[in-house]
Amino acid sequence: MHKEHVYIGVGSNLGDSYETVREAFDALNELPYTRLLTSSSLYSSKPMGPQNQPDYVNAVSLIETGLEPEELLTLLQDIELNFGRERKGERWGARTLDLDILMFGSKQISTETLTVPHIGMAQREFVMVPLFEIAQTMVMPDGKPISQWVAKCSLDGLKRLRPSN
Ligand code: A4P
Ligand code: MG
Repeated sequence: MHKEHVYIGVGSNLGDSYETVREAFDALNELPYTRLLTSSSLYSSKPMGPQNQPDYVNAVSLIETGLEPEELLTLLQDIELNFGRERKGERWGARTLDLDILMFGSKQISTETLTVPHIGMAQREFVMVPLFEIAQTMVMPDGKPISQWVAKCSLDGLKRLRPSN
């Protein structure tokens, strides 16, 4: 079966976010035709968007999967629901778990339900810094090395969390 390398952005700011993000790594590894290759450290970050919500815990995982992009998206949304995610319709509002497909091999996807690479990831330090940690030599879709992108990120409010065990 043909397999692709896929980077997943993981975020949480409700409940025990640290534990949720770690459990989300396990859930990714349990997806069909998929295994978890590596995950970044966990980071605490100030909310982007409405400020009247708790800080986030963010991380990035790399998986290898035989799933098609749309299949993967559906299964990621199932995981979000299993972690108690409620979709309230508020843009950028608080959530127990958010799983975004950042990059899917070298695919460029633009459909009603899926935009890959993920829109706006380059401006989000809580995506780029953990991504850089696990993909230091990555070349971005514009042909530039990831290090150049990270250098432009504001690191304000981003803190690497120490592993609990
Ligand atoms: N969708 C399109 N492309 C993708 C993709 N590449 N991966 C569609 C995943 N989903 C994708 O997402 C809305 C729709 O996006 C989905 O139905 C899917 O078809 P959602 O998860 O239901 O809603 P959302 O996450 O609230 O919307 P949005 O606009 O994707 O929010 P973001 O961009 O995920 O931002 N601050 C910090 N510090 N850390 C965070 O992680 N996250 C957000 C949410 C806001 N502020 C944050 C953080
Ligand atoms: Mg999302």
